[in-house]
Order: sequence, then structure tokens, then C-alpha cells
Amino acid sequence: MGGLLTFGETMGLVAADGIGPLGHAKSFSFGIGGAESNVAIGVARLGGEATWLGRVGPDATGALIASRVAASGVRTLAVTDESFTGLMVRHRRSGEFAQVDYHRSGSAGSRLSPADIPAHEVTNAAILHVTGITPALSESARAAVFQSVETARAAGVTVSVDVNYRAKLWSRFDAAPVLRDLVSRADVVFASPEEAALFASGDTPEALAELGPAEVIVKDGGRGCVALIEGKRFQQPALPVTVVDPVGAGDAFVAGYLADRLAGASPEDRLVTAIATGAFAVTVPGDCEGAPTRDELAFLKGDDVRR
Ligand code: KDG
Repeated sequence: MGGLLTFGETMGLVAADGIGPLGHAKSFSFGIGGAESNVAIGVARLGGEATWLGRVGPDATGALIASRVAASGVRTLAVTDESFTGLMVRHRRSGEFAQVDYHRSGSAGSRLSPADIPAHEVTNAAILHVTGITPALSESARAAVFQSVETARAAGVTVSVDVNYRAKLWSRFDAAPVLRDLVSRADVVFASPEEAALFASGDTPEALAELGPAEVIVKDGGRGCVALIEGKRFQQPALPVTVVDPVGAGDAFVAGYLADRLAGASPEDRLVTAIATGAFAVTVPGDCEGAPTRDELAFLKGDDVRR
């Protein structure tokens, strides 16, 4: 069995350096960002096998995405599309609050379709990881998600879903039934309490587990996480770190959990790793730049952080 397969839109990321209103930014950095490629990069940094697939435009930003994801050790299947590569413009109004503007409607990444996801890539994976962002991008991207999930389920491949509700992409009303449907087809689900409450009977792991998944992790930022895994409840507190940039912490958390799951770690160890990788992410500016290696993880992850 292979490693992690994930797909989705990765964009160019224009990020104001420093903290404060966009109009006062003195300099900007240009990088890349996408929830799914962040997870793939995080898994690869931890020594796991990861494949990312997505559409990019025939432009310099698309080439940058393909080369940077591959350089992170991720097997990269970038399909070149005739449309442009999407962009995000981000500034941090405070250390803990980031604001993002998207320039992605009609972008290459949003034109993903079921034909882009070869069935053998899905059936050869150990875990198919998708997010609730992709179904919001277009009808064809939504079809790609649901079709690949069905292919994975039929082949006995674990389906992992990070809810990742993005209010700038669709309304709660439009998102709720789609996210509920997606979660009900998953084995492993990650959500914040607010995301869970959007479509489940409450904001707890139990409420999400009512929809079917056997492994549910509710990630709650600075408060840590609670999980219900095969009927057993777990709780893991957050680590006290200085938050430099909160963006990407959720993806890093998912990467830590799934990398450990691929490596056969216990539920408790997976959660310890997830908390530590999430903590690393918030200490570094950028979406995936803070993804730790196993050696680096040892700085933060010790017996003293276990409950
Ligand atoms: O998950 C953190 C960012 O990478 C994410 O917000 C960008 O993938 C992204 C999206 O579509 O919002």
C-alpha cells in the first residue's frame, strides 16, 4: 500500500511582511499556499510518502508551485491548464488574525475535474485526503472529490477529510449539505468546533461521529484538540508557543496526525505529533514553511506534553 494522496488548488501567495493593515505594509513576500499541498509537504517533511495533484496555469506562478511542492519531497502531479494560476493576498491584522483576499475564480486550480484523478493513484494510496475547500471551487472540482472518495471507499482506501470551511468561497447554507455528505463518506475527519456545528448536531467529536466516521478529531487552536477514535475519547492540550502566523496550523496538525497514522502510530501518539506540528507551524511566517522534520519535532514533542 502507498502513502498519502491528496489533491486541490494551490495558489501563489502574496503576503504582507510584518503585522498591521495592508496599507501600511512596507514589503511583501511571494510564496505558495494551498491546504492540501500544505498537508502533503508536512507529511513528506515527517518522512511519509505523499503525492499532491492539482491544476496550475501556464505561468511563472504555476511553475513555482510545481517546483516548490516537488522540492519538498512530495511526488507532484501538476496538470497544466490554459487558465491562470490563482492568487491569495494575505495580511495579518494582528499576530493571531490573518485576512485573505482570493483571486481564484476561473483559475486553473478551480478547473480540476474527475478525469484529473487517475483511479490507480487512488487505489494505490493508503490514505486519500481531501478538504472541504475543493467542492466549493466548481462543479467539476466537486465531482472530482466525490468520485475519488467513492473510488477509495470501494478499494478499502482510508478516506480523510478536513472540513476547512471557507466563508469567502460559499455560504453556510450552500456548504452545509455538501460538507455533511462528504463527512458521512469519510473514515477520518478533522474539523474545528465551529465547522462541526455547521452541519452536524453539535460541535463535539460525538456529533461528527454520528454521521459515520470512526475517527474524528476536533481541533481547537490554542485549546488543543479532542478526538473520538474507534469509540475512545482522547484530549490533547495545545503547546505554549509564541504565535507568529496562525495560517497553516490546521494543515500542519492534519499532516502530523496522518504521517503518524501512515507510520502505524497509536491514536495517542498521532495526536501528540499533530499538536506539535501545529505548534511548529504557528511559529514561522508562511503556510508550510514551518513544517518540521522528525528531528525538529523532538524539540517540542516529549513525554512531558502527553496526558
Ligand atoms: O489552509 C491554509 C491556507 O493554505 C489556505 O487558507 C489556503 O488552501 C487555501 C484556501 O483555499 O483557502
